[in-house]
Amino acid sequence: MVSLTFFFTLLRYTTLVSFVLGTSARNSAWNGHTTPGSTRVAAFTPYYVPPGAKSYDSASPLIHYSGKWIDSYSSGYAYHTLRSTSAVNASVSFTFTGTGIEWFGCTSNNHGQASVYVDGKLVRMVNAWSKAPLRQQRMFWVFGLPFRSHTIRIVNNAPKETNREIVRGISARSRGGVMDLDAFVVTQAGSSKTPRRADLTSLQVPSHEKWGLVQKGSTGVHAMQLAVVSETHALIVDKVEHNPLTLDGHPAWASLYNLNTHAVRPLRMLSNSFCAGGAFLGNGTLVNVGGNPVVEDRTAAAEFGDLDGLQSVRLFDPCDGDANESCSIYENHDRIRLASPRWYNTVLRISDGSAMIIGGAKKGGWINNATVNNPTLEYYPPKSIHGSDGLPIHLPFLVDTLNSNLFPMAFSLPDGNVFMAANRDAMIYNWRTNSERRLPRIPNGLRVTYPMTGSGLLLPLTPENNYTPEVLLCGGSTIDDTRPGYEISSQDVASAQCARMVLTDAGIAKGWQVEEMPQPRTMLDMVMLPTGQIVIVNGAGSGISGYGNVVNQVGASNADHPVLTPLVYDPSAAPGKRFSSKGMPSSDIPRLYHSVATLTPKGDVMIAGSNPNLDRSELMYGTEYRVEWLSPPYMAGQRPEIIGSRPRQLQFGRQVRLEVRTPTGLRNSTVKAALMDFGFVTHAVHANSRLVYLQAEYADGSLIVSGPPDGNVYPPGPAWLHILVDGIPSKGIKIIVGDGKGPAVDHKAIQNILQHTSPNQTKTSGASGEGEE
Ligand SMILES: *[C@@H]1O[C@H](CO)[C@@H](O)[C@H](O)[C@H]1NC(C)=O
Ligand SMILES: *[C@@H]1O[C@H](CO)[C@@H](O)[C@H](O)[C@H]1NC(C)=O
Ligand SMILES: *[C@@H]1O[C@H](CO)[C@@H](O)[C@H](O)[C@H]1NC(C)=O
Ligand SMILES: *[C@@H]1O[C@H](CO)[C@@H](O)[C@H](O)[C@H]1NC(C)=O
Ligand SMILES: *[C@@H]1O[C@H](CO)[C@@H](O)[C@H](O)[C@H]1NC(C)=O
Ligand SMILES: CC(=O)N[C@H]1CO[C@H](CO)[C@@H](O)[C@@H]1O
Repeated sequence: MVSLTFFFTLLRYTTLVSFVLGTSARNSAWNGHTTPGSTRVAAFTPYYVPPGAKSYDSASPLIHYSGKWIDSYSSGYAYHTLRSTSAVNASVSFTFTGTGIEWFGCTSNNHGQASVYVDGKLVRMVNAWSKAPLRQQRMFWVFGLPFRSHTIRIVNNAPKETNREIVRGISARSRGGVMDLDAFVVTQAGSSKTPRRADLTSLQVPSHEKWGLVQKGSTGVHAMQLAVVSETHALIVDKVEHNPLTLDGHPAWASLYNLNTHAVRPLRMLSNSFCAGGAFLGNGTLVNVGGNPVVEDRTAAAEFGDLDGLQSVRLFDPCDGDANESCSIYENHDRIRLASPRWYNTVLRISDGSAMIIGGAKKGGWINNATVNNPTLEYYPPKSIHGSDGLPIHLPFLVDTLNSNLFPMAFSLPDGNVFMAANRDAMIYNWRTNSERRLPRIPNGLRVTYPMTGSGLLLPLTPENNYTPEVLLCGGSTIDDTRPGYEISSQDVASAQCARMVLTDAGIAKGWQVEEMPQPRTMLDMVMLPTGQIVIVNGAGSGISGYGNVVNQVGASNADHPVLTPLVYDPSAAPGKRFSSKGMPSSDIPRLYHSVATLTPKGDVMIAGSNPNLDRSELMYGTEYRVEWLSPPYMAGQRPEIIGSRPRQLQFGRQVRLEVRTPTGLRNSTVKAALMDFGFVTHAVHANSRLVYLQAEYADGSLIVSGPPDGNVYPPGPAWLHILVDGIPSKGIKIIVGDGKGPAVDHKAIQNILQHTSPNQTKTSGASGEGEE
């Protein structure tokens, strides 16, 4: 109960000192600890001051109150003090210099609603009602403000007995209309080194000749993993950490991002998804598998309420259209789990529409080694294949490629086999016969997989050359992967090499064709456009992936010299003429370890993430939530448009009819159809990324598009279909390739896995409150 006595207390102003990470904290980071230095069970609260940010207690003289407020004292409050009011229109106002602000306070069934104003503008109504009382909750946050002085004002607007809110279907009544302030946290992200671009509206606008780059939106949870799931939404998956977006009284680690409105909604995920891989199955369901444990001994991290994610299979059914409330992540470790623990595994949809789950380590660490290596693959749904009965199948390639072989690169080839690259090597795996065909070693000692991270793509497959596969691998590092971290520097220059090879007998005999990017890059993201060009963004000019392992770390980053200018690679141009950054805007946001980029159905490139940190940090290189949008020149002009009724399915070898409107008409134009998988992106691996050109003919005023010949050329599952008229692509429409039924389910293999494995997941007593963010 809140007393109406109104009194001042001795005002106190404190700044929380940032944590300095010790070695043990660094090691434990890889095993799921997220609260540095924490070794014992503590009641978890979302209150967290990222290194580099500043906290201001409710009793700070810099914070001004109007109306009746009272002070309360408890060790359960930040700095042991809390200031609260139940007076209507009582307000608190605070002027700060930074790029963001977070308000921490309590929630209970006595709490009501408040209006939050930033720089005089109403930005949010916050409902502080919750069934169970919770302390040190993040009530409101905004990031990405221009770096200067701002004022936040919060007004209590819930009179007693009138605040009705529907919470989980229950009409609840606030009994007290209370609002409080425990602390403000002022964030500075984006203010260091280079000035931020001033304002969203004054950014570079795409023109006919030029590429455009705008910064807009915030991912709410750090974007470690990214996949476009529908025309309107992208799925973002992070590790368990102190993200600003909260759910059930704790930070969220997955979210749904609206590509049109930039709204973001937290998604409930049970297990620690650090660092999982993902793929869509033939029936359109996305699987996200693997991760990291909570920890053996309990820490505050456990109080996030997360479960061990090493053997997790998380299922997500995309909801199409703007309705987003119905999409959620399904996880039930008693029923559905991997046959073995995997951290840093790659997931690939193969020619039967199932997911091949490749490699990874049995537990988190910095670099793979023989002790923790999981040199196997398994399938989801599991298969009784090669005598495995659903259990892992040994893959000698993943033993021979130690140590730098996590997040192997893999592409499903048009003969149904699978190309894999790991460390300095490559091979073709025939999954039907369980046999490996080793390929020539990648030239010049280049290592292309974690932590010497390069990127790779399967080049566009075309009917004209009978879908002949060619792969392209770019960037990475030549650092000896047997060296300990203390002999590696963040300043060691990355590689500028790209190598491509045609995967036919003749092409393999000819070997890797080497070329050089204009600058070295590691942790780059390669994004295929419908035009067949490849956009290269993100990454560093020196160092390696990860954090807290090498000498000369920048903050905690193992890498430095962020590369800020995107690059275009045209695979069909003559050698020497393939790279260009002409007309390309530069970013001012470093995107190093844990950055992502993907094509969107509109045709622009969504760029997000960067977090070479144990937990959210504001020190260079801080945790990045801002999103950027890179628009190819075709976005600015008139584009062809798919109109009328849209086919939902594209069967193998069958045709669909499309109505296409173009600025000039189709009759005299070159028309192409591009069938694309935008992939599941994490750690520079664009798993499943694919572009297959289809036969398209103009007849009777519409366009007849022929489906791919079979599931080898395009593994059955979701795709984006773009029409290109004279090289200008339309927006993509979502289409299911194949019958949409999904891979065969082998109940015997599933039962065998359940019998031979344990869920291995520690249930925790994490704080679980009521109510959505
Ligand atoms: C609170 O402020 C609003 C807007 O200024 C005003 O309309 C309302 O009468 C005030 N209520 C009380 C109880 O002071
Ligand atoms: C989800 O839908 C609601 C209601 O239409 C909307 O207000 C919100 O912005 C949507 N969120 C996302 C992430 O699309
Ligand atoms: C797709 O297949 C997977 C694996 O069998 C299954 O778990 C999932 O529920 C299916 N999705 C739909 C929409 O049927
Ligand atoms: C192998 O990696 C694990 C995880 O990082 C580490 O704990 C272990 O010490 C390593 N073993 C060797 C022999 O380097
Ligand atoms: C299209 O081609 C036809 C037949 O070749 C020709 O008569 C016509 O002028 C062309 N139209 C345009 C707009 O180029
Ligand atoms: C921490 C833990 O429970 N580990 C167990 C995971 O499951 C395997 C196989 O059942 C056990 O051997 C581990 O002890």
